[in-house]
Amino acid sequence: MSDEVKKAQEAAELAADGSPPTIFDNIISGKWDSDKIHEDDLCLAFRDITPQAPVHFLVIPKNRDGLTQLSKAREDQKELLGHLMYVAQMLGQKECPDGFRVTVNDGKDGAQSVYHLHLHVMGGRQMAWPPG
Ligand code: DGP
Repeated sequence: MSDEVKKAQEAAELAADGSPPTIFDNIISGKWDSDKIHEDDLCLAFRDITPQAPVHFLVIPKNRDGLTQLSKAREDQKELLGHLMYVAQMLGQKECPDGFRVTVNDGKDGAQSVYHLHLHVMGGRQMAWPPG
């Protein structure tokens, strides 16, 4: 089992126990440094600490508000979800004019390790398909 999958399985167990705060809260509050590339009223984008491609950043809502993972989205959050997608493509186009990939890992089998919704945007190289 890879480290990433192990981390995801442990995180799923923790999240099942009431969704505690995550490291992204420290990034949002500024307590922890991050390489931010975008910030607005609703979201933040910053470079992933373990990049899987030459360009790899995350787009997250500033207010998690129950959005621990995509599958917890409520109907009243549709506009926020659209905003996250819009920002992902806006920054993706800027950094990766030849194309990019947007990924959301959801839950244990989706290999999610941080329970604060985030869109991965990756590019700067030819991506392969299917993903692992
Ligand atoms: P996921 O496995 O989909 O839940 O992705 C979580 C991502 O978060 C993973 O690619 C690594 C990234 N990450 C974890 N901790 C930090 C951190 O402290 N800073 C930054 N910039 N990224 C982090």
